Amino acid sequence: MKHVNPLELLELKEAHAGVWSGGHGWSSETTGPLIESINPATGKRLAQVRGATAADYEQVLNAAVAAAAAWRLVPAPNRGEAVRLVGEELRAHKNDLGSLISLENGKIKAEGDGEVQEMIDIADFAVGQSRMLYGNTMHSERPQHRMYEQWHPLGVVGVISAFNFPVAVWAWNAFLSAIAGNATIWKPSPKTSLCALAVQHMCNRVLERQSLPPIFQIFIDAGTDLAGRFVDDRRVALLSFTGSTDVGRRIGVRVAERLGKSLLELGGNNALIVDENANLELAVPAIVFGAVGTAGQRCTTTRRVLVHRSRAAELERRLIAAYTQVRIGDPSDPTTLMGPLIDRAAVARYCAAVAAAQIEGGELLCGGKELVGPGNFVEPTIIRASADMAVVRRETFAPILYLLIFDTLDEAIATQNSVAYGLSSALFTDSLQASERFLSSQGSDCGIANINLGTSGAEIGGAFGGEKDTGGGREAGSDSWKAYMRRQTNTINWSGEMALAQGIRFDV
Ligand code: UN1
Repeated sequence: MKHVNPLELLELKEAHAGVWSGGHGWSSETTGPLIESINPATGKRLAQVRGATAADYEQVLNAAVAAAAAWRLVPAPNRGEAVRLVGEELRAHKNDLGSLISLENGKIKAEGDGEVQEMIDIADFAVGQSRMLYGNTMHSERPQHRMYEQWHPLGVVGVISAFNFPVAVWAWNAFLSAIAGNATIWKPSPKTSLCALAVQHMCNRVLERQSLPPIFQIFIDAGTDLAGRFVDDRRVALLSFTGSTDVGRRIGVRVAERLGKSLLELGGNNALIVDENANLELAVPAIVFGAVGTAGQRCTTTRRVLVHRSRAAELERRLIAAYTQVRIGDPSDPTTLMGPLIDRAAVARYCAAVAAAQIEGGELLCGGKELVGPGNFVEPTIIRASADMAVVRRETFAPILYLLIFDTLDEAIATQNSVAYGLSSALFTDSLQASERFLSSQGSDCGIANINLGTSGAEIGGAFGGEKDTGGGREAGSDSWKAYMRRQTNTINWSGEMALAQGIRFDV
């Protein structure tokens, strides 16, 4: 088979500029710090990227402000057409971009392709939404007055995305932001900068071909203070951040300090409950995919399985059998089910969590070891644990699954909700009562609550995000588009009289 290099196909160079602005195109600055893009399966360097300088940053911000001013004049359905064309470009390059994601992030090729599919799906969604930026009309208390609301663009939207979904999360934000009439500035994770730069090339091709304003701009920051400047920048009307709760909390505070808007999609410690009458044919594959997929590096990863005492032994046996069949290795090999962790620090955190769980009394049922050799490979791990163990209550971004036993559904729901996070949750049951209880106001406190479906692999049609330490933000489907717009209420008096508020009369 002919060897294809996704780097070449996606126009990436060995030493690539990490900044593209509408004013200057790809930056020609030579003083920005160099960032290494590392293949996590081999530890070898893929390419180098030149990080942004302060001058680059100003270029990007100024160009984005100008692009936003031009773009808001374009009718929303035409904005949708531009996103449709970007979606077509993604369709044409799905295979190459999927391979690049697999190469740079380490997720298996099927998941790399799946991530591009999520981008295509949100593009299609945004195209439809561009014709449905609906506001309400309200009845005024005053005679012969008309009151309605409309949605206007915000201006410049900032998107800070994480390594684990290097391109899809940007697309959820950027495509809705685009149809809303905004310019979007992307600060991707420096760990997956090539994926982001490849997407920028695709957007550039489409926008240049159509002579459209440069509504998508990018800067890659190599740990300078530019990310901080971005967060504090009053020109950025909305700052969308996906990543850890610790960083998200700091960003939320800083954006709030300037009374800006933030959209936070942070950590999860997602539980999947297996009720006494659950169908294990459904539950087992959902748990394995949820815990092992993306090597446990999804915010929606299944981290805790809460199993009814009567089903614990059976579930444990079946999970261990499934785990021993998980092929770990080269993420580009179609038979591989689990690739590497992103870097050495992630491996160290995995090892520390496995050790901490055992010190706290957890019992290792399978896995638990780092694999020697090149790359950041670890074994998928199951630990029999109890709900109050400190390590069980934390989010460790690794394929570690804690098995906890419960006696009543109320106890399971309380345990599930007892952690700080509130992202995704699932109940496997054939009982209508149990299902309805779980979905009721007394049930799951998470942004996502599923029945007979796992915690991971959320579709873009729903409003993605969660409560508590997950940050409260919502991205992608449902009415998430409203986060990228500002609402204005308009009242028009066509009566010829001045009716003051609250029935007050001023005889002047
Ligand atoms: C994330 O991990 O940041 O639910 C997003 C899922 C994906 C989104 C995950 N569709 O697995």
